[in-house]
Amino acid sequence: MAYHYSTLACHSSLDPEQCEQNGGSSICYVLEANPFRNRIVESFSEDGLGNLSFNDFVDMFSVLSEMAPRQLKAIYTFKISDFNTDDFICKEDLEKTLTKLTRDDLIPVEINFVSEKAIKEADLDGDSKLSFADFENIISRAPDFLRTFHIRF
Ligand SMILES: [Ca+2]
Ligand SMILES: [Ca+2]
Repeated sequence: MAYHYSTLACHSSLDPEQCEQNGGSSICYVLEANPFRNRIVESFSEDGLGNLSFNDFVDMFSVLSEMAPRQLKAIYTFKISDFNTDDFICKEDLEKTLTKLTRDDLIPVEINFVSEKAIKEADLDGDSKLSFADFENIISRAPDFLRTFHIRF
């Protein structure tokens, strides 16, 4: 699956002045408070290992900014949730995502139940895992979903 990231990135303007004002410190703060910190950095690094080049960092900043287009945020939320990077969100991916999201507020049985239910409801093509199209289906039904990622979307 192609993310067409470069096409989308063209639509999100990264204002250099604003960048300077907010500085690296604000993005570091956002990341520090974020349970998905490692996944976010991994998702944006070209080598997938978390090593950010300058360009990766600029990409990350533009997606994390409040001005980023919804579609771009959705793509990266999908990518961040896809822990085993097979371009699908399976039940295990969702369980990991929920565990991080809820910061251990839910017991494993509850996580399991919620993941199963979410996949059942959003899985439009019935392959028991979520493609990006299925994932967008979740987001369109729950507009706050992106916000709950605490990525200050
Ligand atoms: Ca996956
Ligand atoms: Ca599916």
